[in-house]
Amino acid sequence: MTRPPLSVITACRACGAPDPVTIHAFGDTPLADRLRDPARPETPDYRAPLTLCHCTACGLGQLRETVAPRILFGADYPYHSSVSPALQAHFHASARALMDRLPLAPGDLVMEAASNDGVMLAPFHAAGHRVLGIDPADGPVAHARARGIDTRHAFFTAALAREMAAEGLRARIFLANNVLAHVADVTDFTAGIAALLTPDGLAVLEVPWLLDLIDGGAFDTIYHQHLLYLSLTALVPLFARAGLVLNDAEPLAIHGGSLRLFVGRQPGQSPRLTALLAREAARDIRSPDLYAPLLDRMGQIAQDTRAALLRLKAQGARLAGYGAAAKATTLLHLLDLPPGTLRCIYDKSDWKQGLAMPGTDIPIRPASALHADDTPDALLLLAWNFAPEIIAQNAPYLARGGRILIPVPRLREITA
Ligand code: JHZ
Repeated sequence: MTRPPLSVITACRACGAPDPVTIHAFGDTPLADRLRDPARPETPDYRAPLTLCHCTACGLGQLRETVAPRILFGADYPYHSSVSPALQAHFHASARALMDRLPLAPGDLVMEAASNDGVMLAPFHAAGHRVLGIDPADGPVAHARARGIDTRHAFFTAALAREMAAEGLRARIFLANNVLAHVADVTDFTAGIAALLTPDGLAVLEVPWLLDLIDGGAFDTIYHQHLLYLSLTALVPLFARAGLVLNDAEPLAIHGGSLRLFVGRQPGQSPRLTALLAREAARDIRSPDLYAPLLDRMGQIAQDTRAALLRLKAQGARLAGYGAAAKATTLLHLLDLPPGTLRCIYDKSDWKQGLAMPGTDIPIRPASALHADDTPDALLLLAWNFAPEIIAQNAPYLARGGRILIPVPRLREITA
């Protein structure tokens, strides 16, 4: 086992209160998205402790460990947002809604931190607006630039934001989708937004919501990239410390349950944000007891899924996975299946095919190969958050007698 460079927190990542309470220690787990290249067997197959904890002062879930970001999001980062058609449709619709909500004047700049392959900037660019992405991952940055999206190849930090501000750059719209939860120094990140947002600007961030994680049993979204498990109760003071105001929050179904946050410089709280904060208060969001149903559900899902797969295997079924998602690493670690139980994992992404899952070395094959001669009898759906879309795409597979096992929010089996 090789351990990556990592550090450990002793105080809350947001409010600084001492000693967040340990909720669950997953032990040494492989690093999600660090896919194995069979042509480079010497590359370390890292494992690092993964410990979920909770700040009882501000109500923020978080990891105790911080694996060095360059290990998690560097040269080989395989996640390209545009691969999932549903995600692409989501970001395009979101961009159009924003253009309606905040009509942009000529010269206004739309900036995005962790812009990945430019999936959400593309519609602004196509509408003739100035856009600028910022992202640290080599492959997605090259992809974004190839489609004409101007992108800085860097991690977004307050220091970078101040450099950009000194160049005269200011964002009328500042986007940050699925990145706040990945940031080790979240105070620095929000300070960066404050340094760049125009006085009348709007920052729009999509983040996973802690209550959806718990209620949806989405324990597999806990992995080293996700340092924060966000509650609105913790977010309001976090933005306030940066001189920003969380004005509104919109619940979204995407990624198993997220929030779209609207942050600006003017005071005010929308009625729906007030209602969501009241929901968190009613659930006692600062209490570690909040997680009890999640831990129960996690145990049940792991037990049921493992038993179902081993039973099918014993009956001679050919088994495979579908969707080499980051979250699959946590689920597979928990399932601890005998080697060879899943012959492969099918995935649409050109950036994942031919590689193998960290920790288990399960090979990733093109989704199109699913319809070849050696069709598996059953598929474990690891990208369960896109279940409707993936089931629809694979209707011919089901029609030929295939089965799809969906582990989250609780194990169920889909057949034709
Ligand atoms: P998907 C990602 O996590 C990355 P992941 C990141 N860690 C993050 O924070 C969260 O999102 C929010 C494939 N697929 O999007 C594509 C098909 O093959 O659920 C992906 O490899 N066929 C930054 O990786 C995977 O499944 C399809 O039809 O857990 C889905 O990964 C579809 C729809 C997807 O997120």
